[in-house]
Amino acid sequence: MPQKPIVYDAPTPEPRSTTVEALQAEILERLIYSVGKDPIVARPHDWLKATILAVRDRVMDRWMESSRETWRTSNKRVYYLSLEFLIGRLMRDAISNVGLMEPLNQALKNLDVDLGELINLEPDAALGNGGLGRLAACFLESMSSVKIPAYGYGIRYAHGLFRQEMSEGWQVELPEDWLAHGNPWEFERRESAYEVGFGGHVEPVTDPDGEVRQEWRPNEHLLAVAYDTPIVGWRGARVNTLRLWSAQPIDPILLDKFNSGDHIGALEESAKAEAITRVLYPADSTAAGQELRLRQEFFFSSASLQDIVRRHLQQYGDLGSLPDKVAIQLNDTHPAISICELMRILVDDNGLKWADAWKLSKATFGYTNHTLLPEALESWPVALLERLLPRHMQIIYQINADILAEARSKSGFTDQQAAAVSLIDEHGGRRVRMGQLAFVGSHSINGVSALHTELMKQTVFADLHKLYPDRINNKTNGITPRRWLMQCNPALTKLVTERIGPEFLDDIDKLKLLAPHAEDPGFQKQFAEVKLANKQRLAKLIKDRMNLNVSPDALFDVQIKRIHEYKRQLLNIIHAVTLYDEIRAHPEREWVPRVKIFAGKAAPSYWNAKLIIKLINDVARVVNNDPAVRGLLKVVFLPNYNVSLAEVIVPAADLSEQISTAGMEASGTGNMKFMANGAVTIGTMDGANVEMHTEVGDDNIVIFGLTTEEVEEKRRRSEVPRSAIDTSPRLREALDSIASGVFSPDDPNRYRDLVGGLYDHDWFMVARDFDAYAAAQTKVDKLWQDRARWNAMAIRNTANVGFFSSDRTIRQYAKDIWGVPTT
Ligand code: GL9
Repeated sequence: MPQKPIVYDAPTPEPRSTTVEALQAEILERLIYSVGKDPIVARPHDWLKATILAVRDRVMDRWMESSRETWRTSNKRVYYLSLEFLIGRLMRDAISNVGLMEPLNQALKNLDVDLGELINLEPDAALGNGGLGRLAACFLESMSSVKIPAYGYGIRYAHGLFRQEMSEGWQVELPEDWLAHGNPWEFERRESAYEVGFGGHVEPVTDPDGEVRQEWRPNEHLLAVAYDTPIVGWRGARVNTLRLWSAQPIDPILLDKFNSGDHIGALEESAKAEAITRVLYPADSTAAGQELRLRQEFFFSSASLQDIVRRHLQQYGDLGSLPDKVAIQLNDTHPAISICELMRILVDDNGLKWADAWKLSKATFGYTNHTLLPEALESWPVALLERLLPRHMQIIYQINADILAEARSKSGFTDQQAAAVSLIDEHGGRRVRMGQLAFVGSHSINGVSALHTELMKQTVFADLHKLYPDRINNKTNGITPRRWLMQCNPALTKLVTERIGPEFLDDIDKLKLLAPHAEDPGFQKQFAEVKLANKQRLAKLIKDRMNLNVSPDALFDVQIKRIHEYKRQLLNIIHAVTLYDEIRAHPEREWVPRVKIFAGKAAPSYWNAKLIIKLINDVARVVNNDPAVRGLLKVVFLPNYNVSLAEVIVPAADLSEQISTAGMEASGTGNMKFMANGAVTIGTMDGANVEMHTEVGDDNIVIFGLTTEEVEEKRRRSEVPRSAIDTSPRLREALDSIASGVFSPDDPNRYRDLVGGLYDHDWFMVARDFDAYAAAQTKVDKLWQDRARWNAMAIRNTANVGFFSSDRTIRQYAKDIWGVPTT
């Protein structure tokens, strides 16, 4: 069939009706005709699917309209490339953003189905490990909300982040299966499939005009098949696409092998291809060194770049306009190989001159750095790249030669400095440094908080920053207030609306109007009632899941995030032990009842992190069962932390623990979620805490501990931590009891090395920050006892959270990096 020319301003389909009757009828219709179930026998999952399909229909018309508009107006598109998108559930987001909550609720009620139950039935799309992946999800929603034509590109992992279960207090990892009931949100796009190659060799070919080009001849081929999910912005502003790639074999079965009787061998190729997108790497801030990881990175980079260039050529016909119409943001270095892939496409496939291609490419790419942890800075062995991606390795050498020449010609640049900017690390086996590649191949390199960006300039990228002083810029992270305030805390949203009107729903900075009400006793009372109700809900969840009673009147002290030594869950649990000791020693004092709540996953191979989980559980068992503490202290470790669990815990928190070793948490975003929901932060001067301190004011946050410079100084001098322990009797006593097996009578030596590390080097400054932390916690107790004061602080936290909206962050990316307009 010949293709007819596309008319982008042709009339769009009539939007679907959103009345209760229409929704009710369509859910039934979907149940019968799409799910194939008779309503009299339909199970909850059937109703969920029918409901999602009905909701999805109300997003489709806007989706088409958004896409047509971009073609019609020739607006620039933004592509966000990320190996992780930690979306969680999608249904409530979509329902709420298109304003269907009330009619849908009623429609389902008429069908005798409970919307709340369906919402809780939807599996989390856990295609990410933590902050980096969740940020990508918030950004997608914000890009739609501020009307940027944008695509997220990533991998459709068959299995997302592992499920965490506890076995006698130890973490065990189990496979997660989010696609078990199918995924009604996605559209499979068989027609958008690209071939991706690996291995083989490079051959010079002479064109008819005598030009010599390099041509890559891979010896392995597989298919990248696109799956599209609509991402709808606030009030349906725009609908963008999340395009996730799934790896499939080119030939599903090798028939000759099968016919010769080798039935398993016939499927080998197929299994090998599919392995690439089978599982998400559960690596938390560490570079996973496996070949499969590099394959994942190239696979999704190549498919995405082919798709982007194909779309651009279809609309504009030439590649010279690429940076005017396309911005590609690299979410960390995981997609950095995209830079080489674009160069290959431009130079080898499209015949551009190297220098011209490099200019276009650099103007198109931006790179975001998310961590300074040395173990997280990706690098790949040259030999591996040469074998897997021979042409890309050549391109890396060519880029490196250009950069080194530039460095040497720069006045005041020593040979040593020139070597420091090299893409090839010569120490202990030659490796390609992906951070340097991402840096030199991008026109913008940004950090994720003011402090982190400064540290980037001083540490990892010090030499590149000297060579290119205009490239590094800061974009402090943000969170979407839709999910992290309006949806997860409807009661607070309602209360705020009643008090200051609904304007803040569309302009989050208007939350500032709450500040003058912070001291109003009537408002404080209402604010505290909302918090209490959220705490009751969490207490019920704790009871249901762990059979543990906690009092909603106690102070809920919460630390939920990945388990990592730099995040210092250890500091928090040692504090719990000192509290336990003191309560027993001085039962006559007026103790503030506390519930210390922890949740988070440890990377499966990170022994100390797993040991810290076990310690928390060991301490919990002893403390929670000791009648001497009379319920004044409870310790809870909630298993299987994920986005949906966070949505219940965050609104119920009184105190937010953001206690990383200064200089180590690039930004943090959990801190912002708690702030929005009226929790007070106890934290170090690290990451975005620094900016939270500025926004909320010194009186409304509890800051403690060593600064980045002090930490650096102590490490440089290799100062012995011993004296910090010797001068703090309660710390010493707590460490002694942990190390001697008070909490682990079944294995008294279990924590000996963990505690020994604190005496030895204390890299994360747990011992040296302990007294400051304990003093800060005492201050928290005092503030809590003056409940009016506390409530005023909590209200001011919500009032001042506007800056931490991801709409603000995205507007800054749009203006400074991408050059696209926003609302
Ligand atoms: C991280 C940083 O550690 C966080 O401080 C930051 O808030 C987020 C988003 O910018 O990025 N970098 C990183 O590798 N992770 C982060 O959370 N780790 C995971 O996502 C597991």
